[in-house]
Amino acid sequence: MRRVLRALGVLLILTAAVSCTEPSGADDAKSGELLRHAEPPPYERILPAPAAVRPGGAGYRLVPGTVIRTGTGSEEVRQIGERLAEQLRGPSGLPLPVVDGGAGDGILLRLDESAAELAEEGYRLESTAAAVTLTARTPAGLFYAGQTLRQLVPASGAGEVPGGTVADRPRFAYRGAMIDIARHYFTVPQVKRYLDQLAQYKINKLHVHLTDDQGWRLAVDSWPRLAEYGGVGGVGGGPGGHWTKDDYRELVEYAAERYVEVVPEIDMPGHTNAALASYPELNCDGKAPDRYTGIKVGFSSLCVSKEVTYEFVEDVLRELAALTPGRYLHIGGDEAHATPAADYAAFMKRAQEAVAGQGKTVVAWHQLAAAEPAPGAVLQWWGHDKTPAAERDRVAAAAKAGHRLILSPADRAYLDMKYDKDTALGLAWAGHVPVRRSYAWDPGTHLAGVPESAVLGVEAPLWTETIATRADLELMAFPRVLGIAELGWSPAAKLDWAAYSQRLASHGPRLTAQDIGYFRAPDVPWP
Ligand code: TNX
Repeated sequence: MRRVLRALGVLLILTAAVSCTEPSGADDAKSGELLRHAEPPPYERILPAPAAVRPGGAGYRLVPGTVIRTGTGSEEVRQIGERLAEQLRGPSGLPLPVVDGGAGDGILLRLDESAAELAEEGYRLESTAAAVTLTARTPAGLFYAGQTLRQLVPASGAGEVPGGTVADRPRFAYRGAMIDIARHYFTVPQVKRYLDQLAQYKINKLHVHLTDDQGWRLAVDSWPRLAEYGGVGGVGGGPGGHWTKDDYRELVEYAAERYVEVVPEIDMPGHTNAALASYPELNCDGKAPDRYTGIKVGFSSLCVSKEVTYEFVEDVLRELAALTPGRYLHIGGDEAHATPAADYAAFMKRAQEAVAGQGKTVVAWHQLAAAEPAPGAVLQWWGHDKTPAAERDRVAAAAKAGHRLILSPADRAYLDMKYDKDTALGLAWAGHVPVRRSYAWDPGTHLAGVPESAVLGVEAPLWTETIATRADLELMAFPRVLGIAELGWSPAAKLDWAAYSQRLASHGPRLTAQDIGYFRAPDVPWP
């Protein structure tokens, strides 16, 4: 039986090798028909593709006596080992106790701060007949080594970690996803679930869009009506809701345990109807508008000429900064169509000063380039192929002036764009975004005049005007968010649609095993 299986394996490797030589330039419609699923060999299935893999030699068999060794001295490494054990126990059905001892066989976790060849979040994984050894310079690197190991262990049943070595490191420091909990409210447990799904693919930032016209979702002690009144409702008039400060802290802590930094966004000066409805004094005419349950954008603005507006901004950002260990505060700044340009610039100047006053770094949507980005401010590009040249030029000029960019091109990275004309959910203002289109671009060369050194990373935003449930979220995010994860992590030389689509297809059963309701996109050769 073993020999038959091995022979089959060789066959699969051969067919995979043949399929990988297929030209990746074939056009979108055709490629779905051309490729058939050919299960890649194990080290080619790792997603995001590692910087370097060298399969070979005898592998490590997981057996009932297999232990996870975390050495002594680091409580954090112990925690990583415990969490990895939890993740492997389900699929393998093995007890996998976590023990202190550093030497012996089993799965070894080694933090080696002197391993200069390993990057900040990099790691090495070696699988031999004697042991699987995970080595990293930082705990984050060890965590990622563990996530790679998960993908080398069969999706169900014990079995073997095939022999070989992975030497890996990320291309970009910022590998993000965003969830909009303002249009439709999502609870902390729902967001934790999404975060778990993402962290296993080495995404390390979770941007939470906390406020918009339709809802204010975070409690602020100094302005309590924001959440109490402004948090009620949402698109379509559902019940809405908001997070208490403890809810938010709980998410931040959960994220940190998975090496994810939370980037909170308070969108200003537009997208503020929920705040304006909660406090009449924030309106220039002193009158509070009704709460809003539609999906129009660009109609609301804070009152730029009133001093109370800045008291509000400073109070909110101070309380948010106190809750947020991460370095970034996102202040929105998009689609402020109801704010005249000069007012916009004046407002963004003070809002950026308020962020700096809290010792944080500004992130804003790329419209900030039309005003004056503060030194060190990060811009998030959400343009698309038809964005006017003048707007692109402003963003390129900001990059030239030293601002780093997060790339979220709407016609590639927006998870709320429909896959195709038959997608029931989603919007289509940036066109349809099939899986191939969302993957087939290179963040290092995507924007003219923006060199790779100016790119901090990538992010896949999920706007929720049309997305109300966990099932909606999973259908739109998966599998496209995995492609964005690969663009954020893998070296440019590894980006190739033919290989990626086979790799992604092999993750179908893993997604199913985790009960992730992904879209079985027609351009992917699912098994
Ligand atoms: C544009 S992207 C927006 C959001 C919408 C989204 C819908 C951006 C910075 N603003 O307010 O939700 O389109 O796709």
